[in-house]
Amino acid sequence: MEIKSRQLSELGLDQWFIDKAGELCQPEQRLARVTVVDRGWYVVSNEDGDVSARATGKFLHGTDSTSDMPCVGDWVCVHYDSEDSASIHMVLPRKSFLRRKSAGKTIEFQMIAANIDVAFIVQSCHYDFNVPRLERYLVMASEGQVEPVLVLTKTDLVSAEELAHLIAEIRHGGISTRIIALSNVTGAGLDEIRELMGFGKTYCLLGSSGVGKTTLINELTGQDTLKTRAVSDSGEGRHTTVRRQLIVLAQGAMIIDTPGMREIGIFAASEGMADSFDDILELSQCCRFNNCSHTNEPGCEVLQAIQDGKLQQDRADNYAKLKRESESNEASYAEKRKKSKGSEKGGKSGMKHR
Ligand SMILES: Nc1nc2c(ncn2[C@@H]2O[C@H](COP(=O)(O)OP(=O)(O)OP(=O)(O)O)[C@@H](O)[C@H]2O)c(=O)[nH]1
Ligand SMILES: [Mg+2]
Ligand SMILES: [Zn+2]
Repeated sequence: MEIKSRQLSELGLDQWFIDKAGELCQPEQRLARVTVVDRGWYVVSNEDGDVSARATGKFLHGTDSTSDMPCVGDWVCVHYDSEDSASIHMVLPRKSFLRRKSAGKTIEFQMIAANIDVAFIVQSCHYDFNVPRLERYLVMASEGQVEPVLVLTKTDLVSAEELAHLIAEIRHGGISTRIIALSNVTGAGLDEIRELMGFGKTYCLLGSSGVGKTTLINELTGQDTLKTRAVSDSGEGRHTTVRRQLIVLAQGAMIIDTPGMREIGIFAASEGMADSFDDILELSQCCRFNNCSHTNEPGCEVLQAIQDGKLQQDRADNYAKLKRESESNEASYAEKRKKSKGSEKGGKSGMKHR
């Protein structure tokens, strides 16, 4: 397989993926990056441009989880069926990812994006601001090996004092992640974002509907590349963006727009929890009981820290809540895997996850 890595480096290709492609792509296939995902169809891009693509039946048959499906940012082995269409035969392993638990009773991962260097976790200073939700996104990023940066938008709608207060609230909650205050209206903070973004690196926007993710991309591209829409008076967005899309910016960085999220389930996030709540985990090392739930046990260092005013009750509560959620998700996922393994014994029925 021929790889013109110089041009593909502009889409973020590096030696790690070149090696993987050498192992996993067939000679007649080529390496490309998934740049658009829109309900079952894709756009894949490489040094020759962008074409629409579908996953082959064989590939679909071989996947047993929705998270194995191609997602935006994936590197894939493709076959060009014609000048303007391609088929995806293989998804290369992911270096990093953003995923959440799908909404609904059954546990499925939903991949949001793959091979991301930095996640911009976007909240609006107006209406949307919510520290526990920030924490959830931080766990998600950490779990997927993605570096987080917080972006507070719509600073033009609040006073400088209000903004300082919101930032203090985040810091008070024990979050030390970099924060960029941004107004798409006045342009404040835009340069800080531009300067942060490096050549060949991939950034992903995460956050509720209506916080200004797409508007930010349009500011960065300097044109109305993507559609945005005014939010309702209640401040609630209406899901203007419906597809996940990777955009290459003039300075050579890439940014992925995603639809606003209603619910972000945390799943198998123990590792991510460790990063986001390292203060609590450190305290719990010293609890008298190994399996301390930090609710009523004697000799609990977490409760002691709350009493001493060293740890906020809110933060401890949120930690407990996320931990419970993560554990119950893991348990029901394990259960489900066990069941589906059992039914597979009777032969593969060609059932596909949707
Ligand atoms: N005042 C103010 N309005 C903004 C700012 N950024 C975006 N908006 C407005 O907020 C509305 C929603 O912006 P979008 O960019 O569509 O929001 P989004 O996060 O992409 O929303 P979804 O695509 O639904 O997830 C639009 O009317 C924007 O003009 C800002 O910094 N200040
Ligand atoms: Mg949008
Ligand atoms: Zn304890």
